[in-house]
Amino acid sequence: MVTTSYAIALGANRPGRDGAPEAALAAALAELGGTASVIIRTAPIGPSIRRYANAACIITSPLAPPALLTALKRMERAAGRRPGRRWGNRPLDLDIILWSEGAWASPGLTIPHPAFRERGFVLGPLAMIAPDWRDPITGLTVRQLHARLTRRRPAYRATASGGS
Ligand code: A4P
Ligand code: MG
Repeated sequence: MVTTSYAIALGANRPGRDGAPEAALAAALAELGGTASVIIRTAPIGPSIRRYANAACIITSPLAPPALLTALKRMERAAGRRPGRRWGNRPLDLDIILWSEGAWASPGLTIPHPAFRERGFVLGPLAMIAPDWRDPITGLTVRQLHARLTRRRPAYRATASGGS
């Protein structure tokens, strides 16, 4: 049996079985095991007006990606999530971000997660626990992806001195 590693992103923005979003994330991190980031509060991206709790963890698992996704979906349902609107309010969201074996694509499952490079609420927690993990698509590390996302462009660039 081959054991592989996965980076999982966790999010929640409404109460569920475990109470507040932070409690749902703490319970899920305990169930998943592995190495966990801290839980952070983040401003919503998209239609939600509720703030989110977000975290990430690295787990090892003998499961192939589709079987792991099934297990994660079961955990989401047990936490009180009901299938509904994409990006709807949820008591628990578990996304597979990266896999130690590289990329995966099958109906309903794409790894790396297609949107993770643009998501500060994923890259921030992930950079705490796996800064050197390399995205197989861009070749950039999690640290580099996070820096690229959070880098502020100066409002204006000072021109080189020396002219008059
Ligand atoms: N799917 C395909 N690839 C994957 C993957 N790598 N991991 C499919 C998990 N699922 C994957 O996903 C919908 C379907 O995508 C799944 O049934 C699976 O077959 P979902 O996680 O159930 O739905 P979703 O979360 O609404 O969509 P998505 O695209 O995962 O959105 P995100 O990126 O999770 O965004 N703002 C803050 N601050 N914090 C958040 O956590 N989350 C969202 C949702 C928006 N804004 C947010 C946050
Ligand atoms: Mg999701």
